[in-house]
Amino acid sequence: MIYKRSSALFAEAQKVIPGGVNSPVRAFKAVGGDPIFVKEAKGAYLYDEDGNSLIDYINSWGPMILGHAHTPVVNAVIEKAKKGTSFGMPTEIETEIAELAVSMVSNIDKIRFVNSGTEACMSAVRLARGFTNRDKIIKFAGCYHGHSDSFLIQAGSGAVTFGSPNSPGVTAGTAKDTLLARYNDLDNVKNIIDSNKGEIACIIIEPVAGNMGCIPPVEGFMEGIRALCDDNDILLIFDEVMTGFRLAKGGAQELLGIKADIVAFGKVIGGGLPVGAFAAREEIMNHLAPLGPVYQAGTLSGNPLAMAAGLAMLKELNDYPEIFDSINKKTQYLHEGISKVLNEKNIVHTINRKGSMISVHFSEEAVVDFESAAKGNNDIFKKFFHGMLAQGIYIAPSAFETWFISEALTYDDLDKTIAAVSIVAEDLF
Ligand code: HOZ
Repeated sequence: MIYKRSSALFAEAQKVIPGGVNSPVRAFKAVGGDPIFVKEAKGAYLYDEDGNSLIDYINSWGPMILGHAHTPVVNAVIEKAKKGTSFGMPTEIETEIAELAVSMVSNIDKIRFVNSGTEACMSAVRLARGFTNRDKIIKFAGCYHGHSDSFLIQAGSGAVTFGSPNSPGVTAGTAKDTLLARYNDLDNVKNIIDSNKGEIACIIIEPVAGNMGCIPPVEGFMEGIRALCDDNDILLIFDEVMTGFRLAKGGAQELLGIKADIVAFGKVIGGGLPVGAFAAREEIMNHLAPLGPVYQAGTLSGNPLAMAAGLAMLKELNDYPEIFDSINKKTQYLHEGISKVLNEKNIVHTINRKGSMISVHFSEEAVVDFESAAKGNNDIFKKFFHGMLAQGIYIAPSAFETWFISEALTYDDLDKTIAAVSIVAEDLF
């Protein structure tokens, strides 16, 4: 494939945008080469600036559950835009989407809309601190909750790819209140709680981790976390930015059968527009301004275009719940197909999958936490990424990310992907 125009656009972008991108992972630093500049997308396909078409497994890092430029979502945005794009005043549609979201997720009474997953997680933690009158939080190595200061401590996703899991600019004062735990290691969490009795406001966790590849919780881990929170009056925050409205109508909470105290959403709840949200039972949410003392605000919060896109998206997922089963089956098909091919070619690998999230690790040991994820062979991953790209398949440009399956992918697309793996696998070593 030719990427001449993408490379030219990247060179131009680097003159005026740091690293040529507005979010680091996009720069391809983890895999080498120049990033692909996308021109448009429809359904399961991306069309780049050089005229190449690519089967998309990023899906805007999750939200395109129904595929790109899904007609009801696009139409909802067009119609809304004709009536004004931002008011900084309440609108009816905010209540409409709030009612729908609350009806889909069993344990939330109220929801506040913000503009991104970062904002949602940041605000959820502030609320937890305000509610409990405690300062410390527990987060897990390799989990990524956006780029607000408290979370850039052993963070996953681009933060680890670019060697800044602990970013300069985060003060020691902020960092000291973030306690770091190992994913899937309950004893470790228990020890941290025991050493900080009565000081921990919340545990924030991706209920299925998606920023160190896809790492599902091992049996008993999330149940154990819930029990530890209950026993120690700690609030449990699920970061469902990737999993919310994807793994089930009620997200990972429904799939795992665990109820969090506060849930952070993003991406999906805006149908791909810039939206985040956080939600909880009434008692907790009433601590937010203007009802309570915990402050959070924003002119673009509840923006009409974002609300229209999100509402159109949630309505489809609510009205056609068979979509969840369908994308899960497609993901399983892909998993089995890729496994078969890699096994036939004797390529050491581990595939992690939960629902419609999946990741391929070139590692022989189980990938259950950040440490084991980091043991994957990155040189092989780079070759795999570029090989797949040459075959017209776009996967996340880092081993520390997840592939997201959309309903727009056909079994023919999946077969093409498996066939591409077969070709690429010939040349991996
Ligand atoms: N941190 C995001 C994925 N985990 C990537 C965001 C982006 O580049 O769009």
